[in-house]
Amino acid sequence: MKPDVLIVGKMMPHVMEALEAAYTTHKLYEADDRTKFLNEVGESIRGIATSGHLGADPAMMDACANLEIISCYGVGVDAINLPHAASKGIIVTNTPDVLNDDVANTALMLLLASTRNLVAYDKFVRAGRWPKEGDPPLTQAIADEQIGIVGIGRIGQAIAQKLGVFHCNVAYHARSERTNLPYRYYGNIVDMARDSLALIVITPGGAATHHLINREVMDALGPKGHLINVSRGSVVDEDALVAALIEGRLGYAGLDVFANEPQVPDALLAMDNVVLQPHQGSGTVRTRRAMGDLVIDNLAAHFAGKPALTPLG
Ligand code: 8YV
Repeated sequence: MKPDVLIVGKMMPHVMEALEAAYTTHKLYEADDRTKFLNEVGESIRGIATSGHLGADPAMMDACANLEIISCYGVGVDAINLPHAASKGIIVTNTPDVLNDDVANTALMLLLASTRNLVAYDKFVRAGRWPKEGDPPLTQAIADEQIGIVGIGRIGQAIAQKLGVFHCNVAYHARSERTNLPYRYYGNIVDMARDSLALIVITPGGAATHHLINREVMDALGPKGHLINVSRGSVVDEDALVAALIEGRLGYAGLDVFANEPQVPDALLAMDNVVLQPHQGSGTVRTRRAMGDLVIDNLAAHFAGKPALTPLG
């Protein structure tokens, strides 16, 4: 008997193939009426395959009374109600480590694009302005500048290492100091913003970090400062960000994530001092394949009676 698995949203082809081969699959994304569908199949479901974006809410878990495991595609699990899962003894797995390098590279890419005006200068060349107007204004070096990382988990540490290669002075803010790390610690994020050329945000999303990057932090970063966000849109007060950029209180932003994806505020689209990505931090073929493999392998280990490979907590 194949275990029954609920697939919340369509996954990459190799994940779909593996899930369909190993399990009796139930595709929530094909249902017209999700509540009715969950009422009908819920009892049979022993596993859920979902993504960091789609998550799993208490109603979904409650509808699946025999649920044992939620396997999440993505490292960020803010869309999964973890206390509810824990209260029901449901294992939750995510896809850590395999994406560290690519998300860290995205952070560095945005930092360099922002400080060197990459997108605006690309447009400048394409528009034929160079021969007419001459060289554009000089830009901002990052070597010997302090870059503050907000969140120093696995990806934060990968970013810190890469910043070292660029000869930046690395600082970080986290709830507590990590004495094993050779970087300057700030308990106060506003102080770190004031002392830094740029902040790179890579702390998990969710209620605890909602709007952690607020007007005060942006003002401390200042008119020459750069805000880079590769975590979750919810961590940054997006209205305050738009206002700070418009009013020149904050210099630049490099954003991979937004409050209401895939919607991006119109005001940001019109700005030259902003570089935007469509939530592609981990978006390389190799990394996404490895993330998909972990979704499959976590479920496979669990249903083979072994411990899940990358459980939370
Ligand atoms: C994924 C991410 O795009 O891992 C994460 O938390 O944000 C990205 O790597 C996303 O989770 C897929 O839904």
